[in-house]
Amino acid sequence: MNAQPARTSEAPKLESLPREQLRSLQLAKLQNVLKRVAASVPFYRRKFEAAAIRADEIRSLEQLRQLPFTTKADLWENYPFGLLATPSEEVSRVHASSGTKGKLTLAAYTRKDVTQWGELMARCLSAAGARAGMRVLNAYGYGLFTGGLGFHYGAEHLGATVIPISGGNTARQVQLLEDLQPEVLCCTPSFALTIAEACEQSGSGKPLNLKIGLFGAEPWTESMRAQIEKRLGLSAFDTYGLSEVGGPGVAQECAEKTGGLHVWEDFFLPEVIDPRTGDPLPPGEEGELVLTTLEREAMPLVRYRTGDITTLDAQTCACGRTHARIRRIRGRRDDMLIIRGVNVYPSEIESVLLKFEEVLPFYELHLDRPRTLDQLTVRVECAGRHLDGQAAGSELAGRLQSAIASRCAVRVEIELLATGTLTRSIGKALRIVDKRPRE
Ligand code: DLL
Repeated sequence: MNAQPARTSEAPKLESLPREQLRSLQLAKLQNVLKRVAASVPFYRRKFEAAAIRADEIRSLEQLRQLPFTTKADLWENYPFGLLATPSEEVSRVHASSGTKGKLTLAAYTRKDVTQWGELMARCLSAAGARAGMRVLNAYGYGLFTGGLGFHYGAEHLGATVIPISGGNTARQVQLLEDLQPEVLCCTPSFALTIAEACEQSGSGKPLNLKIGLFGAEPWTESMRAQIEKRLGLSAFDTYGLSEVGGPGVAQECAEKTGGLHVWEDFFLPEVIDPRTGDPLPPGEEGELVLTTLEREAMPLVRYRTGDITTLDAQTCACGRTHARIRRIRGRRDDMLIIRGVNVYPSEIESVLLKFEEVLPFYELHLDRPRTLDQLTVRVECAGRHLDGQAAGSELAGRLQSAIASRCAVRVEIELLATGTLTRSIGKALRIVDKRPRE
């Protein structure tokens, strides 16, 4: 049974569609997508044949589990245009994300895909409280990365004023925040902290007018949210997406903030699976997020394995939206560290570190293998006075070490750094430095 909304819905109609109606809409769209890819994408035709599935045999959403997954490796093998479901002349845009191994993961859009993306992004901005007429400083990178243009279209579609500053150039960000007084800031959470620090250091004394921030594109924690909100004086919202399915605009936190991010289910069919067995997991159980695109024309994806770890909850939210929520992403499956047999995500270490007021939200995780076992060193900045004298520093390091040990069950080394030692993030933060010898 779904919980009743706690108060009158302010959510637009499509976002608060009763779940049964939403599910029938999803089924109709799914059937359409499957027919389209089976007819026009040889990759899917072969996959369906190999799994002995006919697209027109799928008559319920429960049958989704019979369909094969699509993986990042499939995208790479069919790079650049092997998964197109439309003639290439109908592709009006490509975007890409550069993975860790330097390989590009490409996404293609028709004109309609781009327009719908703008509509979805407007939904995200609006769910976070942005309105027509507000000024939006868009500090996500413009270019192949989907963040910049995605939020740009969304803000335009909403009727807001876009300030397309892109990522980087922190001093200019501060200047525009002070001079143009935007209400909304869009950037990665780590860049938001870089901007916050620069604002504090600018010494101009000019107040900011920020009310709302939409932060995503990398994992972050509740402790990080608290820091950003305090330092920039805004309400911070989590926003999620990935280039492969079109960029940001997949899931968005609403004003309730507590229950996770609404996946726009009329556009994406979410599942959470056990990453080892591939079996779907029940609501509330943590696993890998899998998405099927329901509207994309140029490059529809069936059961795409995102690699992102979360849980799914289909209870109606107090905001009135019926679209299921994913919990804040814990991290990517590939980013999970295995330290002497113990699994730990960087975000878990972050949430411990930022509970200490002596510690600044700037850190790196160094992995090394001095002898036979992996060693993790947490290099973290702290306010200057905590480094004064060995004793205070080592006492703080000891407390950090035991807090991490009790939360994550791993023993780490701690290196306390003076303020300003680490390179500041201007986009997605690089948290892990892997110095282990290559095998
Ligand atoms: O990061 C799209 C985006 C832009 C999302 C702006 C939000 C805001 P990619 O470069 O393809 O696309 O990276 C996608 O980033 O699979 C996650 O691992 C991670 N990610 C994205 N949003 C979040 C988030 C964009 N809110 C990959 N929390 C995804 C945690 C996130 N991780």
